[in-house]
Amino acid sequence: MKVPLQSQEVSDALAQGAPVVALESTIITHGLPRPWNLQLALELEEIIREEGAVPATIAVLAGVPTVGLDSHQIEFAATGTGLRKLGFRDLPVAMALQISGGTTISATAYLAASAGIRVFATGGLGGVHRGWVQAQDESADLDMLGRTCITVVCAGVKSILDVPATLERLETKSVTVTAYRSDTFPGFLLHSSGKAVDWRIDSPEQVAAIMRGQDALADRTGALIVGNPVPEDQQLDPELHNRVLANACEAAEAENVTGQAVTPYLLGHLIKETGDAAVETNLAAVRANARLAAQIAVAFAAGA
Ligand code: PSU
Ligand code: MN
Repeated sequence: MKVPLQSQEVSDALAQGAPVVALESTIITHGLPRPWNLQLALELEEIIREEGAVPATIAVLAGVPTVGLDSHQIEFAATGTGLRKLGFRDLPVAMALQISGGTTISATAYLAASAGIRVFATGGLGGVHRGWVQAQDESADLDMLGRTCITVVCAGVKSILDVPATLERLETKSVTVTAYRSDTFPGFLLHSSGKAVDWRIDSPEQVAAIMRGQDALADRTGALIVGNPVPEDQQLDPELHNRVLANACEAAEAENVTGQAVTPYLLGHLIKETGDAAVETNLAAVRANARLAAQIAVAFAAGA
């Protein structure tokens, strides 16, 4: 794509080589209930600024892919009616029909990279769903990350998914997977997924150095995933998590929920059935990811 529409602040920062962090918006439009969604979206921008980087929340507004929403536009994304969930493949339709929507990781990674942004913070990655053999439900996030050179700070793969299968698919797609200050890959709402990770990283500077290594291989590299675990004292109680999730999966099947609706349905069910504990953990995870992403962007800009 030729460069998408950018706010003045984002385009100035990029022109100066200053640190910028991209943020997705499906978490605002579909991932979190109101009013948490708006509070979080604004808070993430503040956290990124505190660390010395410029936030760039990305969404499609009346058909225009926009990088760097202002606070009114963020409010519209959080409170407007009829906003769609837009993966990469939905972008041309939204543009043609002048639709507004939240961009998923696949669409956000593409738009961020097109704008020249190198670091991106989110909650949990999409991936291979449980029951994949039958439904073949695999998030487009994975394919896009296989062909986009961007650093994604996340709390792991959404625990509603088949985490081991998703990690295998990331290997197939040559996506570099690391864990931050941990020997296991994080488990989204849980501190650990229980799966060992090949690469443990201990500082933002190390991540920045890996990004420079990617630049040396630029014609072929995909994404760099930095799995940032929620602290153990903020994780969802694993027993509660597993029990509620099993119910959610059964309910989704009984109600015949398919396609794009699956992820918001399962996350919504988790939130409803855990008395908001899942929301608190989700918020804690995304806040910590925004902070670490900003530190990484600052370290990368400093060494460039
Ligand atoms: N992380 C969260 N909450 C979310 C998502 C991620 O903590 O709602 C969103 C992301 O936008 C991700 C999308 O790209 O869910 C994946 O949806 P699907 O499985 O339909 O590809
Ligand atoms: Mn899907």
